[in-house]
Amino acid sequence: MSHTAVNPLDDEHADPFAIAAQAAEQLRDATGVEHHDIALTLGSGWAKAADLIGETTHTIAATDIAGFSKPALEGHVGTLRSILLPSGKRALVIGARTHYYENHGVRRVVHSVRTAAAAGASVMILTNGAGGIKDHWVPGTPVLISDHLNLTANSPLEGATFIDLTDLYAQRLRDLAHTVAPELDEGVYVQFRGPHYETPAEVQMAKAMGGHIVGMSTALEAIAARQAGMEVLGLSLITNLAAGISPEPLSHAEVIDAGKAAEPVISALLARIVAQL
Ligand code: 8IG
Repeated sequence: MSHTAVNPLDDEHADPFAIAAQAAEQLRDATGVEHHDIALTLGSGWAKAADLIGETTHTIAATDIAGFSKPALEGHVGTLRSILLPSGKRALVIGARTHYYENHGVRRVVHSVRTAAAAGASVMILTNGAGGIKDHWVPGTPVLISDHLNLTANSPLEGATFIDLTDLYAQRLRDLAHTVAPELDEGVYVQFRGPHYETPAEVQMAKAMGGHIVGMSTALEAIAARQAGMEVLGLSLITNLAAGISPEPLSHAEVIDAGKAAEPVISALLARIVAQL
């Protein structure tokens, strides 16, 4: 048990990849599972998918694993789960996301992705709850992420690390998702820093830049996943129309309610996609 007050990632001289390797080793020790094939980060609205994709054999408090922090938000589960899929493959489900807006630095934001890669995962599924810019996306609509605009002005890459982000949200995985759910719409995800929602003017900016979905996660994690050589699948649950797209103001409570209402449907959808991997 390591409920240490300091997170090793906060030491700027520490190597974040060494800490991810250590975290993966602790996962192996705790589960006896040598290798995970895929990893999923389940954002708001998606948590139930963990119960549908396979048999959970181990549930670990994220805070027992090096580099992970306590979840900042109620409704975000601070666990890591090892799940045996019907195919025999292993999924690592990350229910503990550190958001960029928590101000703990990008290393902590992408640590779960790096840990998943160190645990062997070659596919990273990133899910989130988000605002929709297309007005036909009613709350509860799942959307495939086709690309992103990273408006955090930050990167998980340090130093002169030049990584190609063409096809970051792998066409292969989007095609596969479409074989399961041909009706799935696609959109460009815009990561804002948050935690405030956008002003209507900022939503119009995002739209003019080519964005369709606004949120506060995922883009930085996707970059780290690509750096680690993983294929990325991104899915947003539209829980609200982005500010100014609907005349209604945004409410966190309504966002949570829309997520809860959509959860069984989108979780089943995600489980069907995972079954195809
Ligand atoms: I749920 O409208 C959810 N998360 N930035 N904007 C941003 N993040 C969100 C939104 C939204 N809805």
